[in-house]
Amino acid sequence: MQLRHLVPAFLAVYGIHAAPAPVENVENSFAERDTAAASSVFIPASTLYTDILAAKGLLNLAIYQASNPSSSCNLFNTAVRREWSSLSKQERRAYIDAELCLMSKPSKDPSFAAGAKSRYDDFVAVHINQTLSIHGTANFLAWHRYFTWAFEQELRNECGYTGYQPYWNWGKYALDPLHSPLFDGSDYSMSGNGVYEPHNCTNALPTGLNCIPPGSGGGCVSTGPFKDYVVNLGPVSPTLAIPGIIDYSSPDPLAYNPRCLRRDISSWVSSNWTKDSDVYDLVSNYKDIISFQNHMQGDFPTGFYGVHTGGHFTTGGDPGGDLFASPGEPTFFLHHAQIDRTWWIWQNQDLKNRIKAFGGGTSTLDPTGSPPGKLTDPINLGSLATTIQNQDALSTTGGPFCYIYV
Ligand SMILES: *[C@@H]1O[C@H](CO)[C@@H](O)[C@H](O)[C@H]1NC(C)=O
Ligand SMILES: *[C@@H]1O[C@H](CO)[C@@H](O)[C@H](O)[C@H]1NC(C)=O
Ligand SMILES: *[C@@H]1O[C@H](CO)[C@@H](O)[C@H](O)[C@H]1NC(C)=O
Ligand SMILES: [Cu+2]
Repeated sequence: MQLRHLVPAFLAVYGIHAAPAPVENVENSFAERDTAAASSVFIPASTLYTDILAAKGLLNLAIYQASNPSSSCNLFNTAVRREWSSLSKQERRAYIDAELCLMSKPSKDPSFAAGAKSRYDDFVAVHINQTLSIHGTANFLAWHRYFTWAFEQELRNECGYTGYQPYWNWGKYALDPLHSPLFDGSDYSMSGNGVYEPHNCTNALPTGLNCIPPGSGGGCVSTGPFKDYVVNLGPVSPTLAIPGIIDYSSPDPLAYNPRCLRRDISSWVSSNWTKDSDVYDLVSNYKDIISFQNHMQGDFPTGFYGVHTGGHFTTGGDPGGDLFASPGEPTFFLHHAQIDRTWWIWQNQDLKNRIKAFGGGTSTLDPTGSPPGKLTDPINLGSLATTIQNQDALSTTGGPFCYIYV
C-alpha cells in the first residue's frame, strides 16, 4: 500500500469541532495595499495583534527567567530569530546562499535514502520517513522545533552562515504574497511563482472541502535564487493537479526522482487562512495544548485549514503541497520557524502552565486512538542531530536550544 492512500483515512478521523470565524483584521487595510501598488514598494501588512502578544510574552519570559535562573541560556546571551522582511538584502542573501550551499553538499547518510543526493535532501528524507508519526500527534510541535533547529545548525556549521533561522510572519504577506519580499522573484527573495501551466484546483484537504482554485502558476519556478534547484525526493502524496504530478507517487518514497521545483502561489489560501487575525485567534482562544495544536494544524472535516496547512498551501505545488516531501520546498523552514514562533508566543502567555504542556497521540492516521505520546519519547533525526526526548524540546531557552524571536 502506498503511503499516499493512507492520508485520506487520517484526514477522515483527524480534526476537532468547528472553528469560530476569524475576526477581520482592520490593520490589513486596503490603503496599505494601494500605497504599495502605487509606489511599487511592497509594504507588509500590520501584524499588530500578534506583535502585542509576542511582546507581552517576551516580558513574561524575562520575568520567568528572573525567578527560575537555572538555565545557562538567558535573554542576554540568546540567539535571536528575525522576520524575513526585517532582514537587510544582504542578510536575506546570506540565508539563501546557505540553503543553496546545503543543496550542493553531498548527503551524509546515502544508505538511508537512495534518492538523497544532497545534505539538504537528508532533511527531506528524514521527514518523509517519519511523516505518519509527527503530524497530528503529541510530538508535532517538539519534533518540528528540533528539526528546524537542526537545519539552522547545519546552515551555520556546514555552510558558514552567521545568522539565525529567519521566520515568515504569514500575516505580513497574506493579502499579496506574490509581490512580497519572500516571493517577488528577485535575487533577494525565495524565488517567485511557477510559470503558468494549466491545472485543476488543488485538493489540499482530501476530505474534499475547499478545493483551492488554480492560481497563475503550477509550472516550474523560473525566477530568483532557486530557479535551478533540483527536487530529488518524492512526490509521495502529491496534490498539484497536473497529469504526471497528481498521478505519480513513487512506490519507494525515498527513491531518486529529479525534477523542477513547482509552485502555485495562492492568495486565496493566504488571505483566508494566514492573516494576522487568524494567528491572534489561535493564540488567544485555544488555551490547552491539544486544542491549540489541533486548531493550528486545521480541522479538515469542516474545511478549516489552520495556519499550518495555510502556510504550506500558500506555495502549494511540488513538493510544497506534499505532506511527506514538503521540506523539499525551500521556504519550508521559514514557515516552520513561524509555526515554532506561534507556539513560543502561546507558551509565553502563561509559562507556568504551558512550558511543560504536552499531549496527543502517536499516529497521524489515528491521532486519538493511538497510544499517547510521552515526554520521554525520542526525537530521532538520524544523521541530522543527536537524539533527544520530547521534554528537551519544550523550551526554546532550555535543552539544546538558546533562541528567541523578535
Ligand atoms: C523509516 O526508516 C527506518 C530505518 O531505515 C525503517 O526501519 C522504517 O521502516 C522507515 N519507516 C517508514 C514509514 O518508511
Ligand atoms: C482537469 O480535470 C479533468 C477532469 O478530471 C481532466 O479531464 C483534465 O485532464 C484535468 N486537466 C488538467 C490540466 O489537469
Ligand atoms: C476565501 O475563501 C472563500 C471561500 O471559502 C472564497 O469565496 C474567497 O474568494 C476567498 N477569498 C479570497 C480573497 O481569495
Ligand atoms: Cu512536517
